[in-house]
Amino acid sequence: MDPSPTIAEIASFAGKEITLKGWLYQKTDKGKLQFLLLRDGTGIMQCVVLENEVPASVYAAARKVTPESSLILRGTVRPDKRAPGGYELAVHGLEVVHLAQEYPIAPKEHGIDFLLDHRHLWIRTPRQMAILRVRAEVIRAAREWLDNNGFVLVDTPILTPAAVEGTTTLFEVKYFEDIAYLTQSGQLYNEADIMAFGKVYCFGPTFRAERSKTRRHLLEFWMVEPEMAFVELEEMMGIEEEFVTHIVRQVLARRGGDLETIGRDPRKLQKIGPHFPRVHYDEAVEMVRKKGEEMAWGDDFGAPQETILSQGFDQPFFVHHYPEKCKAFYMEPDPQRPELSLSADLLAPEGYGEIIGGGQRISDLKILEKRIAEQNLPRQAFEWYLDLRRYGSVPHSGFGLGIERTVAWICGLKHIREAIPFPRTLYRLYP
Ligand code: NSS
Repeated sequence: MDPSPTIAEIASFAGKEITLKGWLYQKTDKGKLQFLLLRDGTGIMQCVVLENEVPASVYAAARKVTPESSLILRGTVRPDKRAPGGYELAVHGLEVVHLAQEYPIAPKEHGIDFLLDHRHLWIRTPRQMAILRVRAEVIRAAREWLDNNGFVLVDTPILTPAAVEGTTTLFEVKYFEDIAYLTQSGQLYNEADIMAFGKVYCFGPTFRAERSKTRRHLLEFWMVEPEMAFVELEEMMGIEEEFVTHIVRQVLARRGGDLETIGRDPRKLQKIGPHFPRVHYDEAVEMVRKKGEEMAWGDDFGAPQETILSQGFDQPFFVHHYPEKCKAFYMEPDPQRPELSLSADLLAPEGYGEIIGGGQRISDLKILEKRIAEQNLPRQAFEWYLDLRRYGSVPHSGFGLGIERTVAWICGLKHIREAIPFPRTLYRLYP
């Protein structure tokens, strides 16, 4: 039997007889010759069928095949400068595995609703495939850095009894006679896990019933969340710089071709590296105001403020020491100014905005009990979490990097919905 390489491996089969399996991407009918562009997930290959070199039945089949039909081709690999990838297949055998019906996605422009309704087919197009490959690399690189730097992967539950990031965005599910919530973040469990392992991370889907329709929000998104015992705010920011830089450099090194397909200028990413600017919340409010956008001290940055702020940078940058009232219950208060918290978000440049949220956690039992009461959180559901402050409490910090926001920034996407295979947004649960 002939070898059956992928298109990515084709160069080492020059002059050889091979079998190629894939889908018809495009076809050009030149009368006595059919140019079939075949894609197999690893690349696109030009395959040439000549009427006077193949049996009549093979030529008739080549003529009939429709875009997205699945095919098995047999032929000889030969160098051709004009072909994408530098090789073409001189076809002598063709098996139509399935003749596709008229394909709804044509090379013309489609509206976004149409494309989202056909997301299951849209993901076959080169740009969407390139974005999803970058996504896979972001995840691989993030986990690689953590695995190589002493973090243990400890999985956290998806079904949970209580909120982490505010009660307004909880997804409720029936849990027999009880109710449970889909997790908003693995953080609280990470905090238990560091008391066993020192440094941990979790990686998984997280859920927020966001009522707002923005280009930055999904209802289901993936987050990688490192947590570290004996680490305080300053040290944490240094770790984030190394972590994010590694991710960007790995994408540049391994997915350059995909960035090109997407149309992302790599020079913007080549600049990324430590140290990232650090902006105190007070100063960030001033920067927003100077650019003519209203903002009260004490408020969190909304979408317009975040965009304006991040347009002023060409590196990711930290905003730190947010007012305690715009952050979650677990944030350690600043000992010098207790109205502030030891928190830091990392914002991506070029208008992208927040990609990481994090900070130092309350380590004192009394302060934590007080915050849970003030925010009217169900104390009972947090008893286990309070235990962590009863048995060997330590200063500790952690953060969560949103995969889709990071991918949107690295790829230069206008909207986060293209950064996940099947986006879940307000009013969209299909396909
Ligand atoms: O709410 S966060 O700012 N922080 C946390 O969840 C912490 N508990 C994480 C931690 O310290 N372990 O969310 C973190 C990141 C944020 O910076 C975004 O990148 C992403 O999660 N995020 C989202 N991405 C897409 N859609 C939505 N709705 C969304 N919400 C947060």
